[in-house]
Amino acid sequence: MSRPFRIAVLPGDGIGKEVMPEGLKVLKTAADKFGLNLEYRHFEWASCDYYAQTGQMMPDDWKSHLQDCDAIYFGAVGWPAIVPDHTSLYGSLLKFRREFDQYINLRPVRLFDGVPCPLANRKAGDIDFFVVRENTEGEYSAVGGKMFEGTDREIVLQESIFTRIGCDRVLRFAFEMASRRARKHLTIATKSNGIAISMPYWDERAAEIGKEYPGVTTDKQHIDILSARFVLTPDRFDVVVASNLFGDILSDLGPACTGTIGLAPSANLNPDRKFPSLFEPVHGSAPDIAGKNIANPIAMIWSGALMLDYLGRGLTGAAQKPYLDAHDAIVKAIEDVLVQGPHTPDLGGKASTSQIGDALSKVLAK
Ligand code: GGG
Repeated sequence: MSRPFRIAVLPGDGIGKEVMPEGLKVLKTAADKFGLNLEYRHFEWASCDYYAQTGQMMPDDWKSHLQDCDAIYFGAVGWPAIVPDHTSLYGSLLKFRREFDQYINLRPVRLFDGVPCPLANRKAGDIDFFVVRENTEGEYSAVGGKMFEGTDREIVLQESIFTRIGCDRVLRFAFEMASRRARKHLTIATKSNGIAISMPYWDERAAEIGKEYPGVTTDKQHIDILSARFVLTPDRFDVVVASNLFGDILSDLGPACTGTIGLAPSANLNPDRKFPSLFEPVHGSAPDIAGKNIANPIAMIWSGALMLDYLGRGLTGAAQKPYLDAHDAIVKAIEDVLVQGPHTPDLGGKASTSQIGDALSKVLAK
């Protein structure tokens, strides 16, 4: 028998600690049903509680605990009452993304049956696309500084970083993905009219990489009108590729247009598989609802399904079918529970976080 897949489990902060047990509950049901071989390593760090005890988000040797894992299952980070948000994010999640070169952040946007859509006249199937977010550079940089602090001459400067390698690899991933989909269409988010150096460069690289994919149609849209079109005509999108910040914003906006951010999963991928990839809900720690057992755990559960799909596809060679089947079965159970209920309050229901995990497990186990 081959060795188990090793999964690092980091619930993090706030509702991360509430949705994680439901994700693990559903993974256990899937493992029992499909004979999956999963082994977990649990860590309480990458959290603001750990910071409160130690003055840092993670131990100095954090990498040694994670680098021989096959995947990282992550909840949410941030508790601004204890730690400033930029300190908690740069001290944990952004370290994982960078040090493990998880340069793709793949975020599905899908309208499900049974979920009230805030946009008029949309039904399930109308909205079903992916945001491919650059995940290691761009506007997320700590490069810059302050001068004349505390005076009226105060200057604050922060650089954006767009490298050729960084642009090309995310653009190529997005083109490749679009080329395998039925509609074969890629939307390139930009702002090259206002951001006059880095964004024209991003456009240039997109045009260059696009030459490798003559079968993929493209449109380039400035982020302002693109955001408006997410709301007005979300059915026109297939794959959308964006820089780090634009991708972050679009991948909250997209799920909001499909009813709730509480469903949206994400995969932070190191496609070369030299390092572990990380799977987490798009939502954050939500201090306003934390501790109430009302957070929707489906984003965490769907992220777990994406993790199984990733594990099942392996480094090379044949896919491991039970893992791919388990992914499909979890997504089907999500579809069923969204239609028949119960629902958490973000979807107009009264169910608790743990009741959704129980309901999904029950449907999955059938
Ligand atoms: N589970 C995702 C999470 O904790 N997100 C916190 C956050 O602020 N993330 C910003 C980002 O993804 O760049």
